[in-house]
Amino acid sequence: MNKPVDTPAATLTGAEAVVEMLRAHGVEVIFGLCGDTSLPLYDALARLPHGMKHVLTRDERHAAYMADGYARVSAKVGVCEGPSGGGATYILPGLVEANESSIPVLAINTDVSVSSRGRFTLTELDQKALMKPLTKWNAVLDRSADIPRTFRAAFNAMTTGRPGAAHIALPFDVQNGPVERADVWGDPSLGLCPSRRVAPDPYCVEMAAKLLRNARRPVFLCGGGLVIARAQDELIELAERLSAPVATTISGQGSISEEHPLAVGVVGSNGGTPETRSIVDQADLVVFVGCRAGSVTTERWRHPAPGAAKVVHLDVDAETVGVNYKVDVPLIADARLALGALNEALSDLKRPREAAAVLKAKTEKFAKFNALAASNDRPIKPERLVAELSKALGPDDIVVADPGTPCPYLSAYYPVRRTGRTLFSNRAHGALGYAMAASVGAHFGRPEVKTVAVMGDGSFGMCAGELETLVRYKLPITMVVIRNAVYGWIKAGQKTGYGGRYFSVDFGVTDHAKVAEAFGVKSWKVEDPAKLGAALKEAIAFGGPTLVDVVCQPLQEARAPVSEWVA
Ligand SMILES: Cc1ncc(C[n+]2csc(CCOP(=O)(O)OP(=O)(O)O)c2C)c(N)n1
Repeated sequence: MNKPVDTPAATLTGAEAVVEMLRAHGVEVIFGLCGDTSLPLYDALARLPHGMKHVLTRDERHAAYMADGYARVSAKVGVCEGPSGGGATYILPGLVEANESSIPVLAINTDVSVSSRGRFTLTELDQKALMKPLTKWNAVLDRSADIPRTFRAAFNAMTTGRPGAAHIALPFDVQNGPVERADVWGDPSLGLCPSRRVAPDPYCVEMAAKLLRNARRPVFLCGGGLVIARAQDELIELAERLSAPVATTISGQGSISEEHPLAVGVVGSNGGTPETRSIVDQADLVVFVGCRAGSVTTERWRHPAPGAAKVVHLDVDAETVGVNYKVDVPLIADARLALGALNEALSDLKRPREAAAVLKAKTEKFAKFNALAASNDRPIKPERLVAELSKALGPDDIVVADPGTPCPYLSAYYPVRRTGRTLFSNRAHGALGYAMAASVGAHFGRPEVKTVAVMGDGSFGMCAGELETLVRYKLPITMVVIRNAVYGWIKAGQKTGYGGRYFSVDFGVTDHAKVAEAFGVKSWKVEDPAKLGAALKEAIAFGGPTLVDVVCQPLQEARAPVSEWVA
């Protein structure tokens, strides 16, 4: 895949150099959509024997979500592209989600020629200003000769320190100008994330080890940073050494198998329960790992209560540490290296396992869940759907959850049975309509496992056009639509926080199975809970795209008032 392109000339065109720079960084898949300003780039992709796959999408937002899903499960940089103007404004939502979620996604938007700037040229847009606040790093190219250096800088920015998104605007004439072949080189290790690991300050390791040794009830609270750093083995070794419970954020699921006796599950106001919260409340030391201690995870900085426990905060990004809690020991480092150093510092310690409190919390939480999951009520209860889905899927399979009912229910009750990214959601901005496209990316990232996207009908309305992409590539992805004809999560907020004064949250019923069938997706509509398990199993076993439209009860009781966590 990485062997040089056999064209003898000493110079390449800018577009050819872009293709070569992507290949030099180990890129295998590009998600995107064509446009007038992209014609030289597409021609270079058509002509050169680069070995990369181009996945043609039906809008740029979904191209970016696909790149994001691909990066989340593969630890490689996800790449998406689109044309100028609308192509840039449409790619933006996916890019900002990736950036805020610390996912390395590179977006390339082609642009009007440098020579046409400032002349009311169709689709002209200040891409530099537009993308700057939304990305970790961005550039607008003015000269073809800058292409190699710019791409090297972008890959470096995306995969070092706190990972994030990068954006490059590639004008039409820059794609046609010359680039010296000798300048076209890249370091493929920068295409993997994290590409460079930073070790912790030994003094801080010593201080943190001392706190851990003296704590009676230490608890780990792990966010997405731990999963990105692939620090699971080091975390589990340390937690077992200390017999310390491990709780996670939604993005941190996959830090530990939730079947591990010390695994608490998700905490916070979206996916947490009173039982999981109680474990955090009992702690006398909380170790945040790769976690920003934001409003959802900490239920507006109340769990843990400020001052109730000592705090060690481990993060690769110094700017996240000490923002929300007074920190007793900051550890600014790669999570794998820092947890490894703590294991070394505490190598003499092996506390007997004491997991009774975690077992009690989990037993109580799942007793409530199981009662609802056994219900034969119609419309089908979301708990029943989650239970049937976990029976139908294996531990390695991937589930992508949209906001609405899917994210809190799956993150609370779908058991993540291994380490690594097998259940994920777009937690930074939580835009509806992410899961279908992200599942396409996840499939390309890990084609050997089954991928399932679970969405509300609100989300379905925001992504249905991509069904054609799934059909065109015959992707064996299963989509599950929770049909309730309502923006249910918001309606639940109106019920719990605003006296049931429902306003503009109900929409009409759609037959999603029929819509999907019109695209060529094999579909099921399920109203009877007794038939749900079989429909899911058939859909999952089918070799192409499938959709199960589940007529579900709107969730109207299952959330805290909005003011509890966003105000
Ligand atoms: C792009 C976008 N617009 C609005 C919202 C606010 N929002 C959060 S949850 C939700 C309702 C989701 O409805 P649906 O997808 O039907 O799922 P349900 O809650 O009914 O299960 C809305 C509108 C959002 N998250 N994203």
